[in-house]
Amino acid sequence: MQNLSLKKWRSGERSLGGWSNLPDIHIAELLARSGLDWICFDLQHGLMEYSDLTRLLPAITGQPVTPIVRVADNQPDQIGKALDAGAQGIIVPMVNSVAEARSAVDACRYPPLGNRSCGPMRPLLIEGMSYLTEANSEIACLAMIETQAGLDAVDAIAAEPGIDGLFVGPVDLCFGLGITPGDFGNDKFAQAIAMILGACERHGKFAGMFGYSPELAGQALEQGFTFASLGTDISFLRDGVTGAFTRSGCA
Ligand code: 3PY
Ligand code: MG
Repeated sequence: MQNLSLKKWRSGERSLGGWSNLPDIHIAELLARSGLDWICFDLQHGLMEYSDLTRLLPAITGQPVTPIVRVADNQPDQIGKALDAGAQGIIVPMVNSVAEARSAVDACRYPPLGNRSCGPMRPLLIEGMSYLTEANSEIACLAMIETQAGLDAVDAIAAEPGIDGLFVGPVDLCFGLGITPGDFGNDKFAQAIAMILGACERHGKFAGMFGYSPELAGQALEQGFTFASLGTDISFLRDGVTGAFTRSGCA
């Protein structure tokens, strides 16, 4: 098994991915063929369930795109089942402490690095038994920093062995900082981003950002983030419709 995004990030390459909120296999297929480096299927806020994931992940298998899942909560059963369905990366929302980071790592890694239980249904079909020895180094475990508590503990969370990277949820982070949601130009936001980037740099971890807009995604890569999402299936559709109206000259 090879995680193509981790391979890029480890070699110093930055990458743009996409976010999947709509449980439609054709949209997933389209995203997978659009040049995105990775796709994150969102079980926290997306309009999809675990049963959708079992259709969506096979729809993108074979494409050069890394399947990532954001779980609804930092729960071992949720993380284990997403990995067993074929996720190669897990984004864990609202990680607020080292203990929570450790719990995410435990769920993502087989012994001796964690206590993930064995039952990787789809990976075994595709990869065979080698998955069991390769998964620990090829699964990306990403902790979201998006609260004041997470920011206070950011250095220790980044230092946690088994955490591959930190992922910023910019809007929840605004709420956590007590600033207007979406006020990404605010000094407090800039200081928080500098803290997160600094922690990643000190501990050799990857920094990722949910790109609320393509501009924010581009800015994140310029600032030193390794990966960012360019948009969601919903924003891509909305931007496409808006652009079509404009190009028609009739809007
Ligand atoms: C945030 O902005 O808080 C997110 O988690 C994006 O989905
Ligand atoms: Mg969030």
